[in-house]
Amino acid sequence: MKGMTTALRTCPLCEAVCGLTLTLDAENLVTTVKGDRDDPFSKGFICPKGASFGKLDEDPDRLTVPMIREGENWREATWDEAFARVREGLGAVIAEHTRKSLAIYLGNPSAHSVAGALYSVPLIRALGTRNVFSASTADQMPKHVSSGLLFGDPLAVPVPDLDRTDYLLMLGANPLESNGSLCTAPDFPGRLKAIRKRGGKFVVVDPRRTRTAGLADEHIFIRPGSDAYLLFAIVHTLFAENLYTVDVDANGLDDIRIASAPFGPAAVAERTGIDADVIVRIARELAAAPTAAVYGRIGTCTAEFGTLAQWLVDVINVLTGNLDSRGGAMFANPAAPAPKRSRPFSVGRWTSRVRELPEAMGELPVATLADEIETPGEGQVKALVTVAGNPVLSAPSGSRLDSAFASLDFMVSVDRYLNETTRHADVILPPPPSLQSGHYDFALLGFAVRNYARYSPPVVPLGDRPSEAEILATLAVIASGQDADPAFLDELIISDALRKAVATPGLPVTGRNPDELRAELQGANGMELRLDMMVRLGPFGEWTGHTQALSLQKLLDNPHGIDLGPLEPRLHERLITASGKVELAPKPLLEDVERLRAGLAEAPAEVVLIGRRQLRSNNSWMHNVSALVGGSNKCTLLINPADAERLGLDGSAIIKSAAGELVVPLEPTDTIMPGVVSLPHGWGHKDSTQSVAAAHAGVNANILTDDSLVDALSGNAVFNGVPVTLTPVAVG
Ligand SMILES: Nc1nc2c(c(=O)[nH]1)N[C@H]1C(S)=C(S)[C@@H](COP(=O)(O)OP(=O)(O)OC[C@H]3O[C@@H](n4cnc5c(=O)[nH]c(N)nc54)[C@H](O)[C@@H]3O)O[C@H]1N2
Ligand SMILES: Nc1nc2c(c(=O)[nH]1)N[C@H]1C(S)=C(S)[C@@H](COP(=O)(O)OP(=O)(O)OC[C@H]3O[C@@H](n4cnc5c(=O)[nH]c(N)nc54)[C@H](O)[C@@H]3O)O[C@H]1N2
Ligand code: SF4
Ligand SMILES: [Mo]
Repeated sequence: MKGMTTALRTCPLCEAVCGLTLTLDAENLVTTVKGDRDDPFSKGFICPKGASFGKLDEDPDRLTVPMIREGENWREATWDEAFARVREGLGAVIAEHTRKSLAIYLGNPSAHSVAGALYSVPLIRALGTRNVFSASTADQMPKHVSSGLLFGDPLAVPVPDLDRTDYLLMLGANPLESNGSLCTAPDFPGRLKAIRKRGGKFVVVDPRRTRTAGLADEHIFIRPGSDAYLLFAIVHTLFAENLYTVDVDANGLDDIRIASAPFGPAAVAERTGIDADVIVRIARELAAAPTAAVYGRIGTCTAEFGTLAQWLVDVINVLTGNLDSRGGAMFANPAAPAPKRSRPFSVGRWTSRVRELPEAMGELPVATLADEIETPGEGQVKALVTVAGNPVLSAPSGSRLDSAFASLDFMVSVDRYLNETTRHADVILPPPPSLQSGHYDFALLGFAVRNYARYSPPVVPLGDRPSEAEILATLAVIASGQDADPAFLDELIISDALRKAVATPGLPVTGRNPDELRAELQGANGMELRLDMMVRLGPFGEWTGHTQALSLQKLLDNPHGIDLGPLEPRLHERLITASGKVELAPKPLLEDVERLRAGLAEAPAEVVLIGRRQLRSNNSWMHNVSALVGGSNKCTLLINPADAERLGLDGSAIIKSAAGELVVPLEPTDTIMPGVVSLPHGWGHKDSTQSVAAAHAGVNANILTDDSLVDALSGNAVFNGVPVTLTPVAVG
């Protein structure tokens, strides 16, 4: 049609990184969204969220200009004015309370954006504070801690080799709704179906018979929070029946055997709700399968023994001979990798001020952010920067954070919306729509089930407003107290990286002149120059002599993306432990086993709460598009009909935890196991200025979750297995 153009984009909305083909009209409004059939990774797959890409970009409630709050009122502001207000606000807090009183919270979309990937670290450094919080400690931090201790690198997260495995044991994940996490795999559903089609087996462990479980050969109900027990019992069985084969260089095999002794299948049966003979059978099947992978995700992370569970997942992958081998659990080889660590990971290098919770990867647990704001004393948080986060709805004890944020001296938020969290800010700086932003999945391609690269340049010019990368770079410059051009930051980072690369022995660029290399770089802005540098230096890069010869230009010449082949064994490249071996039984993990053992004897609560994800939601921020709300996308409490009857509940109920209380509509279903109820998070839009979201408000599940509970090793929030009581709503 006349005036229509086509644009190719990577969908930035979840971890599946699908290619999209968009049609735009003469005003650059999106008229159709389809899956990009020529994308070698996603091959045309698309979900309802991807199909709403245009609606999300064009949402009339999305902020387009900076907002400044004056008391209760908001007004639009120019970028200069907004940044000046930030300079003033942060400056005043630093002058009065020092940098120790600054804090930052980075939310989930910053793991997807170029801005988050490339500019968060400079911003954190510029703030000069240890009060660094992110959604990672409400999510996958246990996996990072486990990988850090096992392999030396917290980012060395093995992913199931989905397309080649003969046996997949999946715990606490529901990729039919989530489309996958820490396992980047477009068309996850199709890849799961293919396992069975090629004669393999797929087993799901979940307190709920999810849509994913519906696709599996076998679904096993498990008591929430007890995955570490099940996994230990599998380890126990592998030893007891002499079914293990370790074919990577590893320390600590005997320690694991000894540690697993108390956790025999019969000993854990009651705690897990799984019969001992089922556990033994699963262990035997894992050992007997030609190739197998164990994959545990959010249900196993946001739990009391989150890090132990993540550890045991990979212990089983090692004991069954499946770590780093085809069809097992393997490491991706991203085309634009993060710089290699020089020292092995350790956890708890410092602790939080109030509760003395451990640092992990330079972050403190979000479960203690409210403590840090509320508790007086030196280092009390007085100013907060939030980037792409909505912790009032996403962090535990959400209502406590809500009032804590109201008490801050200064807050600035980089966000698309005025919402439950950003309403407390003094200044909101909106990122441009996705169509005006470049996109490359720096973080997610490090967990991909196939090596792949794709860059989407902006489709619509930015005009005279900053990109999100420039917003963060400007905040970094302001926070550091300087007055430089933010582009200077990119040049500094590039020259630093090039100088390091030429000084590293054994690289094809070793000994070259960094200025010459800099002159070869191309790109329309600092972000593109950095991408060009990273892919050129990366394993498939032009500067490393690989036949793919990747560069920004090559990415631009291949807008559907570039397939870089199946995963290859590369443990030797990823390992950076002091011993040079896999550390199967690191001390901090072994020490935490005592806590697990003590828990074995504890009587479980009568009813516990878990979460769930919904296909057409994304945490808290996609409820303002009509096509995505309503129907099955509702905020209801799933409850087993037998529980509803026993407790005399009908219609709705009062649900109470140690942290709070809500009234929730009930959705009785036998797909959830007795004694377990499920409420999705991200709802509860009561104070929202987003009209559609406000009309589908729901309730905030994180009023019930309790920030006093954390996974001891990683400080991660506990969302699953929260004890609750249910009572009828009084009539009258
Ligand atoms: N009870 C319970 N709570 C949970 C979970 C659970 O399973 N159960 N899951 C947890 C998990 S895994 C996560 S990751 C967290 C998520 O926690 P958060 O990241 O804090 O929450 P989101 O809802 O993802 O918030 C995203 C924010 O970013 C804004 N945004 C969207 N796109 C962009 C962008 O491109 N740039 C910028 N600057 N802003 C943008 C949105 O408007 C929104 O305000 O929630 C956690 N909370
Ligand atoms: N549509 C949609 N997609 C999303 C998101 C979204 O909000 N909506 N969020 C994105 C984010 S931030 C993330 S981190 C990923 C997460 O992706 P997934 O890890 O796939 O997350 P969920 O779909 O919540 O699946 C978790 C499953 O764990 C189960 N579970 C709960 N407690 C336990 C337990 O103790 N043990 C076991 N074995 N299972 C348990 C739940 O019943 C649920 O089925 O999804 C991403 N994709
Ligand atoms: S699965 Fe994820 S990446 Fe793919 S279209 Fe849907 S939201 Fe986008
Ligand atoms: Mo997440």
